Amino acid sequence: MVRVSPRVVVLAGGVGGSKFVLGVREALRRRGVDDTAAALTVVVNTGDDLWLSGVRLQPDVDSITYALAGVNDAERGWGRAGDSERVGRELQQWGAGWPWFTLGDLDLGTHLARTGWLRDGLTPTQVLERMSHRWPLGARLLPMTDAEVDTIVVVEDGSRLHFQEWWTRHRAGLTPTRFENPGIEVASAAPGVVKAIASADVILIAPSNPVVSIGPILAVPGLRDVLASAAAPVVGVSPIIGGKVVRGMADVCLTAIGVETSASAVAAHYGSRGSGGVLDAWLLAEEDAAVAPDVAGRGIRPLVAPLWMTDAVASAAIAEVALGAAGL
Ligand code: FO1
Repeated sequence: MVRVSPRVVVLAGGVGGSKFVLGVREALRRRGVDDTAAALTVVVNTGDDLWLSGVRLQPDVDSITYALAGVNDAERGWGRAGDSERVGRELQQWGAGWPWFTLGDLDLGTHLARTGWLRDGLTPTQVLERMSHRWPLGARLLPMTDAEVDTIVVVEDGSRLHFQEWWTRHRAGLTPTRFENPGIEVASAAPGVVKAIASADVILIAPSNPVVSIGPILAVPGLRDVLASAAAPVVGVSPIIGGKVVRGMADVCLTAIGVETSASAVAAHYGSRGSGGVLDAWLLAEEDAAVAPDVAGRGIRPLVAPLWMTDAVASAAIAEVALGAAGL
């Protein structure tokens, strides 16, 4: 019998996205899928991309690429393992770039290659496709859009900061009142995204920041409609464990948009597909099992499992549950 491999789409961003995608790839391998790159498509947040010192940075794209390639700095959660900072220090001597924003030498090689190809006229999708050839990633990565979309944080005194400044310089210490994605209203999904979602067997929402990672993906015009009409079930994984964020600043982001930092509030924020939202099922941490009835009451099927992505084995176990929820 010919084994038909499942088509899995993951919406992802940042560190939580990287770890989860590694788990999904491993879960597919365990199912005997040889060509995981054909089976697994990752739609990556590009809302926190930026131009700095003349180069295009794509933090979430790079985090996921480096993690799949096994060349990521797992400790920091971004950048390349064993990187040095000679060029970054030299840029600082020139007063170029941001003194609080570290640009590693190897990482700068990525940004230079990308920027050169963009300048040559390639689209971000084409650049990412080209970059995906360097290492056997075992997944197809697509940017959410080819348009340049920013994430701007409006803080209490009315100042407007780029997300990277708000996060890396101020460590989310300036209270946000709003997150804006200028450019998103005229953006469209990158080539391949709609087809991947429409023909998927399961669509997974990674345990990434619901506001600044998954939020921009869902804000790409038309994407919510594609999710709403997709034949496949949409299974989300909670980024909240025991009422707390695992790392990063999702709690600050959620508070700013009036959502409590709890697994059930985030499920409610995404909403059930039956009532105009995006979720069919929601994977909760064991620590949050008590909110399962609340999630069910919102028309979303609750699933409970250990959600700490401590290593590849733990991430794969989570992915197994998510795939299992779709009968895969
Ligand atoms: N995060 C930091 O906390 N400090 C940095 O200096 C920093 C530099 C950096 C450079 C390139 C890159 O792709 C990511 C970088 N990040 C840094 C991570 C990034 O700010 C965020 O964690 C993500 O954008 C959120 O997903």
